[in-house]
Amino acid sequence: MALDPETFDALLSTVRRFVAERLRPVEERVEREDEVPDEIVREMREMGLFGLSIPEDYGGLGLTMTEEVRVALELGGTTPAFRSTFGTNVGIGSQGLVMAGTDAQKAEWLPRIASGEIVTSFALTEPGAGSDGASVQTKAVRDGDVYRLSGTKRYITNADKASLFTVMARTGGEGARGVSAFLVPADLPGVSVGQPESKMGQQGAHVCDVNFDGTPVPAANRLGEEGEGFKVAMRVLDRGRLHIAAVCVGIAERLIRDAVAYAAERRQFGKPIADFQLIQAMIADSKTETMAAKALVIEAARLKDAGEPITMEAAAAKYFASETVGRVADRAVQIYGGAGYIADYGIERLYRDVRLFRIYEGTSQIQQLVIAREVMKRGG
Ligand code: COS
Repeated sequence: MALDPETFDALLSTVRRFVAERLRPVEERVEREDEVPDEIVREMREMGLFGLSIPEDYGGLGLTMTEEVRVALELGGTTPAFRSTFGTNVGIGSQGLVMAGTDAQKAEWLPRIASGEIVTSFALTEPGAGSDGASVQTKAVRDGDVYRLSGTKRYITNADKASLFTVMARTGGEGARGVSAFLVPADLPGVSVGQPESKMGQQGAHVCDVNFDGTPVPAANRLGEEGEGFKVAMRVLDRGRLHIAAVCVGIAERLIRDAVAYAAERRQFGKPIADFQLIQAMIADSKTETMAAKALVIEAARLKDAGEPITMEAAAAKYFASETVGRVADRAVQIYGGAGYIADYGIERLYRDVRLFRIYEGTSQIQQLVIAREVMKRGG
């Protein structure tokens, strides 16, 4: 259910102010310390950011997809690690439960996810299963009232802070139909989390291995029926991809604002470089592509709220918006020139940060594949 317009506008302006006044000033600190400060996380909880997408009945804000992407556009105004802090609770870490959970499962977990009391993670990827999501080897073997879970998950966002994992594991034969989804509390025996990986960008957002060594997962923690886990994961990713696309657009808008301000101030050949048409061409291309990406995001969100399938639309939005923000970041470095390559200006940091968007929640090549399949399925 949508919030009333006044309440939603108040939320948007609170988020905008939070980004400008609280998050932007600590971007460099987060980069240096590879950690989002505790006081910021506390404020995020108080603002309800961990529960943006969780239904109101379970203590969340219950935003529509259109509302959620508008919030994500604002959050794109700063380092993406801030959004990642609550991103798994809002998206891939909670939506399997929202979509496929029983009332009892929802009542047990969603209120704490919405409040940010606990952090959740989504565990699909493995050392041998990335783009080929249906090839997961982690096994869940039924043993009375439990499933014994064994295997390794890789690059799991927020794993070091998570109290609950949504884990895709094999309960049946080869392929997608042999995969089931489980809610796995991090404090069960046999669960261990590796050290955060050292990454190219997005410092402050951690990814780790998660190992399961005979972990006894109560059968009551299975999400949906046996063999439905892959479909749950795909539906979660459809939605997640749209949210990521909105973040990409928000960051592209930030980069354009920064580049335009710099071009107005930086003087060469006796005038601001903004007066030069070759600089203007880069600004025009960045703006046009960002406007197009935004239109894709808003239209896909509208369709989702209307109950339409969005597999293709979300893939197209994620594909185009993530590629766009890559080009916009590259042009921003170019407009800043030497300063764009120097850490103090923050542009090279965003350039590194945005590289991930073309990879996670499905590479650009996987989005192309999904788009082509859907187009052909729909007969053009
Ligand atoms: N929504 C609902 N169901 C879906 C779906 C979707 N978006 N996509 C696929 N399915 C269903 C299919 O309909 C099929 O069901 P049936 O068995 O009843 O026919 C089943 O899931 C298997 O689908 P498919 O045959 O298309 O599976 P593939 O192994 O060919 O894989 C891709 C499809 C490549 C699209 C999938 O593996 C994928 O998205 N990979 C990328 C994974 C990813 O994003 N990883 C990032 C890490 S997670 S942060």
